[in-house]
Amino acid sequence: MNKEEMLAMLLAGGQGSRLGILTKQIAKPAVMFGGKYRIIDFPLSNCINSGIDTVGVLTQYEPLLLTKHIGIGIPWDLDRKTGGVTILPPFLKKGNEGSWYSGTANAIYHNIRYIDEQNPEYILILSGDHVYKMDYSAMLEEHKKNQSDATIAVIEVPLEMANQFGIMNTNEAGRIIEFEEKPASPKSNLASMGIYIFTWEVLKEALIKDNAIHSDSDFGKHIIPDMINTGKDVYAYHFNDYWRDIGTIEAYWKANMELTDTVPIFNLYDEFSKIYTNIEHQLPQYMGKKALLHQALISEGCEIYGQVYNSVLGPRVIIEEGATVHHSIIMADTVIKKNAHLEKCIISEKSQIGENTQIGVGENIVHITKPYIYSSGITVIGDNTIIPDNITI
Ligand code: ADQ
Ligand code: ADP
Repeated sequence: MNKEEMLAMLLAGGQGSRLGILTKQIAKPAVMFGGKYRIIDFPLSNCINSGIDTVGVLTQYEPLLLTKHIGIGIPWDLDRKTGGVTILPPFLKKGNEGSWYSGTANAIYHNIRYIDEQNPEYILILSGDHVYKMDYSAMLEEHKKNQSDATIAVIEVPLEMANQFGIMNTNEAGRIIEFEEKPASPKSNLASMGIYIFTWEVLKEALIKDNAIHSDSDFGKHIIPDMINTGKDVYAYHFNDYWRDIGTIEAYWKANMELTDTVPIFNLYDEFSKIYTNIEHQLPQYMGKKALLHQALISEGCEIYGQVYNSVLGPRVIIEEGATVHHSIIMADTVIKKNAHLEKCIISEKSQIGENTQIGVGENIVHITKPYIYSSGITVIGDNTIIPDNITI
């Protein structure tokens, strides 16, 4: 790929409301994953690993943490004099024109000027919500080979999940002949991954046309179906590796637990295509005399005095003596006090679980106001929550 041949636009403004209290105060792309990472680290790292050095990040919902995490892009080698990473929040234009982004394609439409300034030949549209490793330069090669107007990355999903995705049918040449966004009765299990390469000139024209009709212009609902219906060359690019759109608490918990397998289906440890994150210099981990760890991911600065089984711990988590943690995700700066017991829990950042308290063993409850607790098979405790001593949830 030549420099600036393809620019990436990373959509990171959606709430991800199905993640409930995990996204109450932060955008889904900023949610922690695999202990030390945030979900947005995956597409950002994929960009630099694919040779893309100009990335625009579109933010909107709860952008504070996301903006702080990305900073000037140092961990992803995106701090550059030209290109690099640019955060693109919604803005008002002269005469109070402009507004919030009201759809994925509407968000890109509002940034046509930024894209034109970079003058790319192709544009890569990414979602900040997915966990996977992918070489986008291979996708671009296929886009060029097919002389496509648009190329959509696709994956086969279980048919019972197909109604959650954009679903398509292709001809033998891989050309998409039919596309339906989240159909009630899916005709195939070939799903859009929400990753698109467009020839910029073609997309620009489509954005201007569609935004004049739909104020909530969306790729899946409007742009893609319209391109197919008007005879544009839209091709599928098959991806056969690990990819997760972590849409629900169950999917989020399961994807984290999979990382603790002896041979994980998604390997964070391979030397190639590393995932980078923004983490300050940290203290070493400390394991106390009685500490016991089994199949656990432990991040920097953790102090373990109790027992941890099949769990994922973020930075600076403290597990006090006598505490036991099973099949749980514990995010940064959380303390699990003496003799507490956790089963199938997600404990968000900066929380504290009291002494002798048991979580994940009681009845199902839902508190959607403070303290944020959600329990139905998996118990979720929101950020900055203090759970008292001696209780059972
Ligand atoms: P969804 O995942 O439902 O479907 P959507 O919720 O629109 O798509 O989000 C896509 C990405 O855009 C997310 O990263 C989100 O954070 C971001 N986003 C949403 N609204 C935004 C806005 N107003 N401003 C900035 N960013 C915004 C899409 C496709 C399907 C495909 C799935 C695959 O429409 O066809 O199958 O992705 O996950
Ligand atoms: P199972 O547990 O039923 O064997 P997997 O979790 O292995 O299913 O997933 C099978 C396929 O379904 C994978 O190829 C993956 O792409 C897709 N899949 C599963 N969960 C999700 C998800 N949350 N988002 C997107 N795709 C998913």
